Amino acid sequence: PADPNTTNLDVAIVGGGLAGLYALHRMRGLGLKARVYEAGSGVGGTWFWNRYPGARCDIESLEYSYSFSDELQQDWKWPERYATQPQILAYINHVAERFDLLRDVQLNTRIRTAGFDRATDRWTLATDGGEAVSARFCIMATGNLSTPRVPDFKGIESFRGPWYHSGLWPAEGVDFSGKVVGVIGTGSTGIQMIPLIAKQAKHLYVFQRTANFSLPAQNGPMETAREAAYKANYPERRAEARMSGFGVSGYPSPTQSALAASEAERQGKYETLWQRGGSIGFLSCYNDFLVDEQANDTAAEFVREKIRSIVRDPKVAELLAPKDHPIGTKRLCLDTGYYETYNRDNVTLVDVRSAPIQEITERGVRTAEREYALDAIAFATGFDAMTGALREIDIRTDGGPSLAEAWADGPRTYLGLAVAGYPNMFMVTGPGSPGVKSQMILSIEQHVDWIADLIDHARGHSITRVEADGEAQDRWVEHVNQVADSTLYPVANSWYVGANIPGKPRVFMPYVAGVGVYRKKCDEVAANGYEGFTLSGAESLKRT
Ligand code: NA7
Repeated sequence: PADPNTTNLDVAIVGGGLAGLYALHRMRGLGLKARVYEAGSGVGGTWFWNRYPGARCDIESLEYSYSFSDELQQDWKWPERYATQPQILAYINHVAERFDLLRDVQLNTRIRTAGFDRATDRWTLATDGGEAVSARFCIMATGNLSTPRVPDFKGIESFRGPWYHSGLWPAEGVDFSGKVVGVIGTGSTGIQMIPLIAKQAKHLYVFQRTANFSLPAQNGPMETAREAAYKANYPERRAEARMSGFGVSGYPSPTQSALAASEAERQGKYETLWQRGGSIGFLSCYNDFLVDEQANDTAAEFVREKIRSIVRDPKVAELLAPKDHPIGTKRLCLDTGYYETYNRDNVTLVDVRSAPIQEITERGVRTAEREYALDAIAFATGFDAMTGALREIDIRTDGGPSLAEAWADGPRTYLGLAVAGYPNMFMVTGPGSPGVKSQMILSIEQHVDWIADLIDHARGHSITRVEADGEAQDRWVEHVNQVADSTLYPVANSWYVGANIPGKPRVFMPYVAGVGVYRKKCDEVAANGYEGFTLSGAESLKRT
């Protein structure tokens, strides 16, 4: 008999961000009983938590939005070329209301454990509130950058002032007026917050360990002509994006080599791209940009020269000019006035590569060189990316090893969608998928649509268990690595390889063959009767 204290579902969805909400919408469309469990007090995931000053998407708004409803994409008006965090959160809340999603979203609820039982082919999830949830399928829409990490600095508890992590920023905001502030970290997040904090603070110390390449966003109010052109052809735009490299329309795969072009040609191209703004133009300007170090360096040097021309103090400019990794192999940052910020009298760049942070003291930050007295610290030190959120849930099959244990040497997935040994569980934009190397919402839609088709197929064929084969998984992992190794990506110490988390196994996690290639592969797998999966029917349950 059914336990009255257990919620019974067809599909449990963990996470109420862009992926979880779309998954709920699709599952409902199939007539399935689905429910979203979300740790936050609101929906939005990344865009709910990352409320730090300057938080903004680095993909243009007209691309970074759902495509599943033409009415939605026609109606919605994005105010700026690149949307801010509050604008994106407002959009997500609008979508949640418009499609009546909230009645099946349980907020303030964290999933602690998930156990699959092969006797019943069902998952049982336990919430932090002590609730039990039973579901045939489980969709992990837990996000890639949802586990914030402050490095394990000695003495952090002794600091007398307030400190904040970008990914857990107070909803009410922080006023740094009149304060001496330290920002630790110069990835995308630091690069976005630094110019704004500099304008407010009495003095800002930026603690930089590794310089990153940043390009001007050239943000501004939405151009009405551009918006109209998009809206006149939205379905065509989206179709193009779906078969592209990065999931963004308007950037056909490059056919020309940077090394085959003349110096003048290259400089002209880079200058045009710099003026136009955005990162995808650079990433798709030449076919050897991300493959050949010499080709890559032509663009890297162009950007370094730009930095030298913007930053007045040549020593500071040299520290800001990245030399340790090829451009584009870490997330290529977009900024508004980042390098210019170092020309302000109230901003000091502290090189913590040559003199590392040794401890946080009562008064501030002590590096190997000296102590910096601070009133407040903002950590822009990143996330336990891609695997962190999944590893925090105790996920097991029949009491066997946890997913975290199975992934001790790095994540292994089939298509970035499923894991051998953990049936009926799907990930959205998991490691081994192109998710984080693409326009995320497009990848989310592709993953969720594919999962929805599989669940629908299972239901139509009385299949109660869907499990990735170990061999298919091994082949996929090898393929993902081969593709990565044919590029320059793995050489950079980025969160793509877990380099920002001490002790994390170094595995290049994203699939970088492009979203179009990946989509074709997924479609092929489905067309071949879900090749690489074992589908088994209810007969296997007869014994229960
Ligand atoms: P990132 O890109 O992981 O950047 C983290 C930054 O914090 C990076 O500059 C790190 O330097 C720095 N960091 C981390 N630990 C330390 C210590 N111990 N000392 C000094 N500096 C440190 O995170 P973001 O939040 O900026 O961006 C994440 C993604 O969100 C972004 O790529 C977009 O996709 C959206 P390091 O480079 O490791 O030397």
